[in-house]
Amino acid sequence: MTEEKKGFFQRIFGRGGALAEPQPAEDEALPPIRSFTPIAAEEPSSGVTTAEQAQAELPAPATAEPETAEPEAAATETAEPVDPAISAEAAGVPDMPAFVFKKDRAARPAEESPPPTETAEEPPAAIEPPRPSLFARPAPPEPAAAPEPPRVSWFQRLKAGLSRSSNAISQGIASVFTKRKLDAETLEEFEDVLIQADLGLPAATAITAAIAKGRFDKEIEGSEVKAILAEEVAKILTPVAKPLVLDPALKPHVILVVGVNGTGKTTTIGKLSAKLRAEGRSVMLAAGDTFRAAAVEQLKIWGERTGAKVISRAIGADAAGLAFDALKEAEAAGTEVLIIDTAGRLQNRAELMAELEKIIRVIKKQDPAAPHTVLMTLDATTGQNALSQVEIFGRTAGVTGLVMTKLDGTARGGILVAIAEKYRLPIHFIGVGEGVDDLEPFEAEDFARAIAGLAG
Ligand SMILES: Nc1nc2c(ncn2[C@@H]2O[C@H](COP(=O)(O)OP(=O)(O)OP(=O)(O)O)[C@@H](O)[C@H]2O)c(=O)[nH]1
Ligand SMILES: [Mg+2]
Repeated sequence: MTEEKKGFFQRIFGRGGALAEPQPAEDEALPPIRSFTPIAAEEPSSGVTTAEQAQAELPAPATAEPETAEPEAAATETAEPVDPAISAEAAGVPDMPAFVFKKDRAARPAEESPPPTETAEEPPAAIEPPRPSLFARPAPPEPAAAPEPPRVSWFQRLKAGLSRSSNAISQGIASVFTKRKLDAETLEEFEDVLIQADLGLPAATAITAAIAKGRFDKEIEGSEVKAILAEEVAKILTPVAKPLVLDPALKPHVILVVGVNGTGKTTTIGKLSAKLRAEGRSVMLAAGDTFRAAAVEQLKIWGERTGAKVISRAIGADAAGLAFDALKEAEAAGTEVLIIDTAGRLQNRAELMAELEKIIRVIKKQDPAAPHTVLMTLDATTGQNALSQVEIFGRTAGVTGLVMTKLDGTARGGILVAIAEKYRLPIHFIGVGEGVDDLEPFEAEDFARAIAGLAG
């Protein structure tokens, strides 16, 4: 390796793999929400007092509980009345089985299937309606059913989103390998191509080593390089491509959603809520971005749209207190899933990261095991900065899983390979659009083929 190249690697990865220089985010101002009109700040409510008391006094779990949630019901901001057509409660949905969000397209596992109705005495209400596996990609239609299966169009969108990375890689393959025998120089050049595409040094090294194996001093076809690339990327991604698993014993299972400004937290919450509500789960959303009226309004719209109750407070209220109150309310209501939105924050803003720690601390006062899931959203167009985001949010907020959003745009998807290789955090979903259905389970093989520029 040349000195120049070593320097390049060190600039990117620093010593021991840590980022040498966390890149300051470009814009520290909160970005505007394009699709939502800001609303006037809400009237402060008595619920605010409760929230502030809760966080100020931080009661010990067993002794000094703050005021119960009931009196605040009036003060608690909620979404518009839930459409009974999509209300699980209204539909009389019985007790939920484990909601393991399988990625496979098969029917739910046997233990989750509706109980067989062999006895005539079995009241109809006890028969659980069939619930297709959630958070899974829609099953491909029967061959005869439709000429244009949704799976293909989904893959095409992923492929289009990854085209910036895959085109760069394809061009690199063409220029490095065409009419040349495989030697140290070609391998080094291809390693550079992969690094430029954000895959990171360890992955690039593993891929070039796999290409070199048994092929030294021979010519190699571009298609063969792509196949090896896809295989190696899939090897890195497969262990982290994990479905989001929620524990039905928890009421609620608390999901805290964190990430840098504009990475898609609120939109992802809306999409998740839609998936859960479609299964008949009860969902509560907490508008933990208390800085901006537009952010609260945005979540309320998602709540209204998906039939989930939204807990909010006046603008400027303490986010930790809100989270505390929301958890109490969800517990009291027996809600299955509470999803807490948070304000976007740059990972290098210590005071904002401290606020996130406080939110988690206060949640734990109410339930030491919560939040049970800490989802971090990553904007796929970000590139190298995503590494430091995962590093710092991971450390501060105990991130348990990732969602990569905006993979439908001009994504720099290679970074996901570097993140998977370095942090090994589960990747649950990818966002492939702004619509309610544009959240797909993360599939390692598909992603690997798309980034290598292969057909689905
Ligand atoms: N194309 C595309 N746009 C997305 C996706 N996810 C979110 N967006 C858009 O990205 C923008 C920011 O999304 P938000 O959900 O508001 O992001 P956020 O992280 O909540 O933002 P802050 O609360 O300001 O930190 C919005 O315009 C979304 O519609 C996605 O998967 N694909
Ligand atoms: Mg938001």
